[in-house]
Amino acid sequence: YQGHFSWEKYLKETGAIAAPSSCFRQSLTPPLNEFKAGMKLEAQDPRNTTSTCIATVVGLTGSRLRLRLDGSDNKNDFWRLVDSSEIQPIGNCEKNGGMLQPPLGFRLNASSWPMFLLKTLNGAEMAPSRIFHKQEPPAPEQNSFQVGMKLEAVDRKNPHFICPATVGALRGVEVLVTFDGWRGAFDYYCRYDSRDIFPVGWCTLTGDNLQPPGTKALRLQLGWAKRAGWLEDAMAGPGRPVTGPGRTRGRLPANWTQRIALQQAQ
Ligand code: MLZ
Repeated sequence: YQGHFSWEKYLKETGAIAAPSSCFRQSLTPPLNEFKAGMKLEAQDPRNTTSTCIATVVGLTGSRLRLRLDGSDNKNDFWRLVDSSEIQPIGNCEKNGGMLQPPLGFRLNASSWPMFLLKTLNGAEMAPSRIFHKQEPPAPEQNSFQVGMKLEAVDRKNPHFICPATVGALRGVEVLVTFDGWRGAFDYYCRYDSRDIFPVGWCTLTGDNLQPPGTKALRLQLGWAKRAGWLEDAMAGPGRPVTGPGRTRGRLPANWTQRIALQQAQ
C-alpha cells in the first residue's frame, strides 16, 4: 500500500464491512483540536491513575494530543483525545479540593515537588478552558460489534500509531482488536466503549496519520477465522463435518475462499 492506503479498495478486496459508527464511543464529527505545542494542562498520570499531574502538549496529531508529564522523562509520552475526560484545564484539581501530584518517576527528590510545581507553572502558557470539550461522547448502550468488522485502532504498544484493525472476537462488553497484517503480538481486548477505537475513516476526518496494514495479511485473515471457529470446518472440507466441543457453531463466511485467494495474490 506504499504510503497511501484506501479503505474503499481494501474493504472491497477483503470483502469485509466497516463497523458502523454507532458502535463506538466517539463523536460523529471529530472534536476540534485548538491546542498548541507548549500549552500546559492537568492530566491523570497514566501509570498512576489516582494522581493528577501537570502535562505539557509536546505534539498534536489529528484530534489527539501528545502529552508529557512535567518532572517526568521523555520516554513516557502518552496520547489523549482532546475530548478525553482525563485532561482538564489547570486549576481544576484544586477547585475540586485535590492536590497536584508529582508524576510516577519524578526526576527530583519528592521534597522539591512544591518548588518544582511553582517554577513549572510560572509564566507557562496554560491551555484556556474554552478549548477543552465539556464532556466525552456518551457510550453506546451495548456492545454491537461483530467478529470480522473493520475499524481503526490505537496500537497500544506504539500508541502514536492508529492502524487498520479487525474485530477478532467478542467477550461480553469486550472486543478483541486484531491488527491487519500483523501477528497477534499487538492484539488486545478492550471495552466496546474504549476511546482507543474508531470507525473507518476517522483518521481521514481528523487528519491523523493512519498506518497501512502490515504484510502478514494471510495469517491475519486465517487468525480471525480460526478464532471464530471457522477454520477447522473449512479444512475438514465438505461432507466431513468436524464435530466436537466448541466446533459445532462453525460456519464460514460466504466469500471466505475469495478472501484468502485475494490475500495470497497480493
Ligand atoms: N516498529 C514496530 C511497529 C509495529 C507496528 C504494528 N502496529 C500494529 C515493528 O515493526 O515491530
